[in-house]
Amino acid sequence: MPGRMTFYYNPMSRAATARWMLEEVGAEYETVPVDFEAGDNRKPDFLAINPMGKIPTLVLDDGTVLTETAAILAWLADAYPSAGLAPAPGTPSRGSYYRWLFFGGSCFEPALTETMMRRDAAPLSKGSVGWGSYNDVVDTLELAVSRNPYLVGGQFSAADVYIGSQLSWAGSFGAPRIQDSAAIQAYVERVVDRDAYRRAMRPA
Ligand SMILES: N[C@@H](CCC(=O)N[C@@H](CS)C(=O)NCC(=O)O)C(=O)O
Repeated sequence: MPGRMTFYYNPMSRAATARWMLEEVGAEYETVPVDFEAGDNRKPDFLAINPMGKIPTLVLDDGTVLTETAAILAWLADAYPSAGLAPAPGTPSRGSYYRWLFFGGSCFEPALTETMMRRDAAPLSKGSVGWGSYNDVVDTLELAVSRNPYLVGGQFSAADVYIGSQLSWAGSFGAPRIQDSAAIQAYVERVVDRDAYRRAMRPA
């Protein structure tokens, strides 16, 4: 079992998703608050840890630095197998699990960014960008969460922590279609109804 980790955190950020996962697995970690307004994440000490100046950043007990929310979630799921948040390696379910973890980072995130931050711009070419289009991404997620209670094999996994969190944030920011979709809203309510989520939402 991993030793005490150091977790760089701000509640209004993707680090909230990593905190949810840290709570899911019962990890031992010290929280270091990152104040964006004070520029903590652009200070040399922090840039020496993560040159991207971004959180979540998780430093393991041997000094290994983990960044990228999906990677942190995937690592934690494997490092704490008793939490049961990742299907066994090599199984078809593990493939689906990877699918949704990667889909979150490589499709949903950029599609959402394009839609929310370039509202007046023409959509980028569907055939060229990896996420196709925002509507295709939302259609795909909506279908996935309508078919089964959870994304992978009918069982809650780290993929639900990631996609559930992204959908929850997207809805709260008023991203198109998210709050209007009964299936997506039911899924979000289902996945956040967990003690670990409630602990993660408390002030650090
Ligand atoms: N690809 C990273 C993105 C991390 C990210 O963009 N974090 C934002 C907060 S949500 C951040 O640290 N922004 C501060 C900045 O760039 O100045 C991930 O998936 O974790």
